[in-house]
Amino acid sequence: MGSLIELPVWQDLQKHASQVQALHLRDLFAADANRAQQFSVEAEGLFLDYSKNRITSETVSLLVKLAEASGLRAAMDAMFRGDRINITEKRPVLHTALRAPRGAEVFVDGVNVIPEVHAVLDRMSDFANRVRSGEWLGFTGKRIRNVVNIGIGGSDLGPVMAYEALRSYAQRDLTLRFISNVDGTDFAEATHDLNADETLFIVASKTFGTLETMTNAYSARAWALAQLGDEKAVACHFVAVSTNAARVSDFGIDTANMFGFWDWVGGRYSMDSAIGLSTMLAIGPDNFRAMLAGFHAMDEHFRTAPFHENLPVLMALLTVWYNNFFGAQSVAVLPYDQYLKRFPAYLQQLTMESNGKYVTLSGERAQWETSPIYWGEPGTNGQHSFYQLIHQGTKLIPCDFIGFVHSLNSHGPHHDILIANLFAQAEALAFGKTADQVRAEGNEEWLVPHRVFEGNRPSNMLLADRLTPEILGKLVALYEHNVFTQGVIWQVDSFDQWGVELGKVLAVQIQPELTSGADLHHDSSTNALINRYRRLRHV
Ligand code: G6Q
Repeated sequence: MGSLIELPVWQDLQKHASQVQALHLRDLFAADANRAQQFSVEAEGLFLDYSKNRITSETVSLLVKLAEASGLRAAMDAMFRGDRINITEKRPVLHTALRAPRGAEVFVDGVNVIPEVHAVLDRMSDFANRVRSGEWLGFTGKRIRNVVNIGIGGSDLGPVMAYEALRSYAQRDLTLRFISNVDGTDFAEATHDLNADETLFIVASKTFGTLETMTNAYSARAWALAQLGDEKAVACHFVAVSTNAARVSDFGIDTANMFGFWDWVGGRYSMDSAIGLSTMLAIGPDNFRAMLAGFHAMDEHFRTAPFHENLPVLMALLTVWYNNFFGAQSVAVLPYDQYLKRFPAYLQQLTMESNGKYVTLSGERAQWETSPIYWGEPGTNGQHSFYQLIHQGTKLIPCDFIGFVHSLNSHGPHHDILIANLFAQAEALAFGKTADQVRAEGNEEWLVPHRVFEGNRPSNMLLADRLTPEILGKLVALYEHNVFTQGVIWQVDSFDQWGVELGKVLAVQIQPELTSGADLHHDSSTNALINRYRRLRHV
């Protein structure tokens, strides 16, 4: 693949962008009564209205050409086929195999992995049914009332997000908690009101060597044994999700109670592997499988739909459009559904750990911008906080709005109020309010500039019928493939994360220095901070 910015279509896009930057959404809508229909797509129960973007039909056709010129089709085929597209770790990238139906075939080193995937799912289902029904008993013979997932990063963010998103489907007499931070506060607050004899810990760690997770897992073990008083209790109160059987067994967990996955599943793409065990315990195997079916449906859509009707491809191309041709630095994800409150946090990892890279696949420095910053909060809360900047700030912030036609909790007028706000925000961002309109409202002249909304601020609107496990699967897969498409265009390895290593290594070096008097050989700032901590930690 040649340099992205030397592609003829990139240069065409640059010229085209300078023309489109001069256009206002007000005029684009006024000129074409059919605009909303023209720039809307519906697939797999997700409706995307992308008409409030600063685009014309030429923009879409140029962006689709960019996807083609970037080799997206070949890259997709390579991913689904199991090629080692994670080149720096020499691994296939097969999260799509985790949700493929039983009869499918996906080969890694000549072995069809689908039977193994379903064997693990079946074991998870059996285990989940036993815990949920009360058949699985704790060491003292009590049923399990609390499930605590210990994991971090990809072994936490997906499970937390899915649990929050699907709470409405959860078995309500089972309490789910999540411990991720090495800060002891996380452990203390998650366990302070629990009894060990009714608590099951899931130690979720692909490597089973992650500092935070193992620190929390050993604390959990000590906490449980302090109450239960017998090493044998570990077998009833701890299960593991990992690819590393030897370490699981060293910890004292019977590998019969270990649920495996594979090195071709990246951490941030693992919520539908055994890492989703906590999700399955909460919502039950049938709902979990419905979620997987949703993922798979979106995989198929991504794999087969033409690019101009392909939801993940269109969303990715729009992100590239603003990121690379309008200088936008971020994307706000704004779900108008309280159950999706952790969705933006989940997406932060998915997007930024995947594409936040300045080195391309060929090892050179990218001469173009890569991942924007993803952030967000649920509506309507965000409206009373940071929307000011989105409406009247100096930065361009493309927004992804997400909403559902039906609420899972319809209380009187709440849902109509929520959805009215969702639609109103997108309308206000796009069309704004002119100085003449502000004057016509009787405002004094000096106040007019403050009350003008320029508008022309782009957004996508994603609508679905209701938040079901299946729709959640589709939504997550939509963003996974959106991120993949972005990564292909920016020519980065979306599946490694070398940028998280250095800080971890330095922390291992610093930790013993905090409690010893050893000479320090850091920079003057780090030395002074360590010395200050040494001085004050016992005060
Ligand atoms: C995700 C990353 C990272 C990982 C955590 C936890 O893509 O690889 O977030 O998930 O570091 O790793 P373990 O599951 O090995 O504990």
